[in-house]
Amino acid sequence: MRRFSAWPVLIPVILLLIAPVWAMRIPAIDFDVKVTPRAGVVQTINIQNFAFNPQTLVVNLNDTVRAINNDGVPHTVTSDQGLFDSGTIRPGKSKQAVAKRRGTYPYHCSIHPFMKGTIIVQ
Ligand SMILES: [Cu+2]
Repeated sequence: MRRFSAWPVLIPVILLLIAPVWAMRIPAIDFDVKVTPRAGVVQTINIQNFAFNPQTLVVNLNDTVRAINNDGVPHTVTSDQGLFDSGTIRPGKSKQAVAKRRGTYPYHCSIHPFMKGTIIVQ
């Protein structure tokens, strides 16, 4: 008689439990994209006079978020919750990201923490 094995049941249960944790590893706003996104609208955050404009940016899932630094000093777009980070955006430069998860994401500039903004992905 074969012994009953719990693994055929346990393995799917374990996969179901780790799936949400695995999904959280994908950045909500992904600055690591290397390719030009095929779909989605480009939405711009203009960084000027030590402020993010618009302060609240509403985008759709898979839209591209482009942060343009029009100041004379470097800035960053850094998630308050540690979910994304543009790294340093030098004066006159821009960085792009793709909105990959719905939610409300407050961010700041890591160099000038008083600079604050929010990206809403709907
Ligand atoms: Cu800054």
